[in-house]
Amino acid sequence: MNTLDEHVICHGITERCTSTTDLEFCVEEIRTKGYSVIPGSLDAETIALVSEFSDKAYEKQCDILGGEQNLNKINDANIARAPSADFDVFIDVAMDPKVHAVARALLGGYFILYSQNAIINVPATNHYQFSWHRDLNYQHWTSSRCLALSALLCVDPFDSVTGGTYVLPATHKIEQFPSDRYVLENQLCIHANVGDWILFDSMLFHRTGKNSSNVKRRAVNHIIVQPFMAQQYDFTGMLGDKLKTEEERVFFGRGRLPAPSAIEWRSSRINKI
Ligand SMILES: O=C(O)CCC(=O)C(=O)O
Repeated sequence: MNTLDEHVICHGITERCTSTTDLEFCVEEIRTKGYSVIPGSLDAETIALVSEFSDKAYEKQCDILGGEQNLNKINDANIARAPSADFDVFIDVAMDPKVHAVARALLGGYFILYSQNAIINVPATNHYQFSWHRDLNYQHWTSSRCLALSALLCVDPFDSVTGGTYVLPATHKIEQFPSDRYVLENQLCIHANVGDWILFDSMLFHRTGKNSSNVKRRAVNHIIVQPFMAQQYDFTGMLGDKLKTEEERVFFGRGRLPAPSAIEWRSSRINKI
């Protein structure tokens, strides 16, 4: 192999990233191209439960809402929303320390869960997530720092047959959605193993790939945000006593809420002195 392919030689550069650990490298990838894949902390037994309970949570939610046909009407079929409200194992999934380490590096010390959804990609079946989107929907601006991290747990293999996740690299830095030609020439399918996390800046344009296999391809997506953003669901209200540790209560918690009054806002600051 050519020495230039094996060594990084540069000139005219006085500033550069110096990632030495896996965590720093993951953060560098997310900041630069918008995504990274890391191995998770969950064992095969836990992943098997997540797989089974993703389907059960979805079936339960279909029953409560009057059948799958009602979810089809709102383009929301084959998604189990907030499955942690139905099965505790999804609390453990959301607390994976490897994901929290990346969130801490990107978002700072205080971050919360905006949403958690299990995506069930059924063979030969359309899914609303097949269409390109940002996880912070309708937003067309960029920010110099990451405001939200999406963490997608691969419950089944992610490859070109089962669908993978398609991304448009670095589009978290571009306000508009690109032209059709740009999309078709630059889209890229992320492959990953069972138990891996696909981590991406929530502003990166992405979509679920079509599943051409004959088995379901499941994933659990988490959108982790700065605490000033309002959550999609009130996890504290839904989970209540199921949140056992302070760390869980903060992460699933409501973030920064408004003070009940200006007097109370001031009083709380005075009382801290
Ligand atoms: O299922 C996937 O590959 C991606 C999921 C997705 O697009 C989402 O949850 O926003």
